[in-house]
Amino acid sequence: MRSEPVVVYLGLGSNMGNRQDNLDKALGFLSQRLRVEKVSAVYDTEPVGNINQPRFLNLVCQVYTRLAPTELLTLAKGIESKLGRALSKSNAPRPIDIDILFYGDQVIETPELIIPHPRLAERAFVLVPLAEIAPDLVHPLSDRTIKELLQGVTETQGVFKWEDN
Ligand code: PH2
Ligand code: MG
Ligand code: MG
Repeated sequence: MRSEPVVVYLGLGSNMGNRQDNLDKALGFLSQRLRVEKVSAVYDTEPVGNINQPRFLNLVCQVYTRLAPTELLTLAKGIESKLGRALSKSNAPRPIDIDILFYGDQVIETPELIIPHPRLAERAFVLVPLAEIAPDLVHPLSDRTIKELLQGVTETQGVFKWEDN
């Protein structure tokens, strides 16, 4: 536990079951343990990586927390398993995936946890919603803002605002 809250950005994704409901429940569980300050719109997105799986709903949120990075990771994993995520395959469809995108401006590299999230700069399903709530946030490794990183991503066609929420 730290004494001052840190600004953290989380990425949430669901491509199994009632996707909107899974996102809502995950935000509900998060709110019980930390302050959810901003939530982006929900986006319906094409799967990246393993393309033979259902489309995702994605959002990002800004939270304030005193939890240390590893405590936050434990919280995220606990919520994932409460919402029925099996531990096994990392690229299988999942009711909910909660990724720590940024933890203040800290750079962390341990076997369990890499922050900032190593693939966020290529991922339109992260950058599009993040640009909504934090366009001027600076990536501590590249020194680029989210707005700038998004300009560098050409493949944003698969990311649509989800109106049904
Ligand atoms: N998450 C992944 C892999 N691919 N694609 C989309 N559209 N959205 C995701 O959240 C996502 C993905 C690994 O966690
Ligand atoms: Mg992920
Ligand atoms: Mg994950």
